[in-house]
Amino acid sequence: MRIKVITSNPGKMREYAQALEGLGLDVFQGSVPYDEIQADTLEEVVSHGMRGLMMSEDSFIIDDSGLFIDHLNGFPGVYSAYALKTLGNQGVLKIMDGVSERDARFECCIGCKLPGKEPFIVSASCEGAILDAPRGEGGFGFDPIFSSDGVRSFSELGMDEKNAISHRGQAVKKLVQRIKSVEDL
Ligand code: ITT
Repeated sequence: MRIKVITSNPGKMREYAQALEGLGLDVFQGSVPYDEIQADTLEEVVSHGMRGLMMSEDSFIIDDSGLFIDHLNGFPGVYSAYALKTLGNQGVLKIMDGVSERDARFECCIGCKLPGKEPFIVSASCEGAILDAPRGEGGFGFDPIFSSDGVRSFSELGMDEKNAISHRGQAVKKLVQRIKSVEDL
């Protein structure tokens, strides 16, 4: 089965392609603009986006993700894309300078619509911490400043290793299970 992942983020796209390789789900990147509302949860953003997209698309995947920092009451969370653009990783590190409570988590919410089927949403999270300084060259977005084991940043993991533990990797596993329950892959 071939399905379009509607995203402007090539980093996400690479992770979908890798996580789904060999599972019978062939993904390609689509760039259909859709309305990303400002809401309190990733699920609300995704379900609103899906409602709009379903008017013109009969099959697609969308992904809304975010970094939630405990010390900042979950900020940047649903504002992650804006925070990355305006503050960047250095800005986040500056806000966290000298802060000992560094727990954080990534969350990923995937919306999926298959031809002739009801749309559904799956979500997953990955607990970790904000590092003191950026580390590594790989990955994208906040990967250089986030670590799930307290040692290596997500940027220092290979994509395989990141997908095995990350918010997106876990959410994609749930996605595949759900798709398999309604389609032969
Ligand atoms: P879309 O077109 O798919 O919406 P986007 O980059 O705007 O792409 P989001 O709205 O989901 O994505 O914004 C989430 C922000 O968090 C964005 O800046 C990402 O780069 C970042 N992010 C999401 N997943 C990440 C991950 O696995 N590692 C590091 N940063 C991530």
